[in-house]
Amino acid sequence: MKILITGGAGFIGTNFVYYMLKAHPDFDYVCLDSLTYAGNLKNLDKALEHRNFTFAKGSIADREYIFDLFARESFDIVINFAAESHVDRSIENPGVFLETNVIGTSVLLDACRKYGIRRFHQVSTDEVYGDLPIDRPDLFFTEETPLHTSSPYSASKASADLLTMAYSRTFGLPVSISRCSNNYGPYQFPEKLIPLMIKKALRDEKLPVYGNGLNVRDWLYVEDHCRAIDLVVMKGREGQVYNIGGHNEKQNIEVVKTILAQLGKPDTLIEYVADRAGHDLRYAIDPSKIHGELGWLPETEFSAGIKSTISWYLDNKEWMDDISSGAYALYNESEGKKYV
Ligand code: NAD
Ligand code: TDX
Repeated sequence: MKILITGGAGFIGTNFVYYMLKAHPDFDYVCLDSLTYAGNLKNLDKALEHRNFTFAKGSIADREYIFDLFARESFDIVINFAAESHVDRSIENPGVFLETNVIGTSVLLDACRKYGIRRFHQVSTDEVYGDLPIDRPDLFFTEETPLHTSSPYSASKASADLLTMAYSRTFGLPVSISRCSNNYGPYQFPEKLIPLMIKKALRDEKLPVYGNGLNVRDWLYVEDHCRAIDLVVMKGREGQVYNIGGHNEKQNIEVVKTILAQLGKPDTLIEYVADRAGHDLRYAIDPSKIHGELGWLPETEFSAGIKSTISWYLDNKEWMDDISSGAYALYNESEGKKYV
């Protein structure tokens, strides 16, 4: 079994690579990543020690490159994590989100059609459903919730989902889609809420909380997400969407205060700043489909997950410092050349 993992040098992709090397040590893996600012080749150092793991540097939106790769490798399964993933960046510069998230996904789908695969899996997000009101805790996103996007990021992810389903219906391509809630854990780029707040708290810098801090996110430990994707790809039904989430809703301010308390830092570091444009109020997943069909349930409680996440960042200060200094980008540039 040969698996292509795109975006494997990013946060969830890196965790997924290590999860799969352990869960399925007999498979062969190719990780493709263009090493944007969010990719970190050093994350994959230990994976590259495995004989059944190789890296390829290239963009999913580069049709010629992707078709050559597929012609050479004969993949059985393609799992697409590669994306521009940060909402704030999509507000600043939507174009690159369309290029990677929409065009890139369409290139992968075309390559899958041409060369044949057993499964194309699109890693999507709960943000494609838009948001839920804060004062209706009885409402959740199900797989039937209409797509109703707020940001250029979520619009680009929804477009990729629509293309994926269109290739299933029109061309009979064996696809699946998973839509997960907010992830946290090791290797998350310090632009996202949790690692950004850890980084700033450790430096006694102000922690910028958007708006009133009462927006709600449904947090899932990244390893639980990885296990869910593995299940959907191996055992989930073709042409289906599976929501992934663990009923772990928290207001942003609650998360920020938890981080401060665990690091022994004062709440006075919190600074309320201007709200994000179009800021989604609340995300909350109904995971009954994946639970009922595949038996998936989250294993890591938030209280344990946030502790081990904070410990990881404390134990891996060099990882964070390399990002702050830009050293990781120089490493990507020089080492990445080996894999073009
Ligand atoms: P990330 O930004 O940390 O990583 C993205 C990776 O994709 C990086 O390694 C980057 O270099 C690579 N990449 C970007 N453009 C590329 C291109 N054109 N070709 C090849 N590689 C490219 O993102 P993440 O948080 O790990 O998210 C991974 C996937 O999961 C995304 O599709 C995202 O939409 C989805 N998702 C994320 C979350 C979350 O909470 N982080 C939740 C649900 C879904
Ligand atoms: O500095 C900040 N201050 C703040 O209050 C940042 C970076 C965020 N926030 C708020 C905005 C959100 O309500 O925290 C919440 C979480 O923000 P992000 O970490 O940017 O995540 P979010 O916008 O919820 O999107 C994430 O979850 C779904 C991922 O980035 C997406 O890739 C994923 O699809």
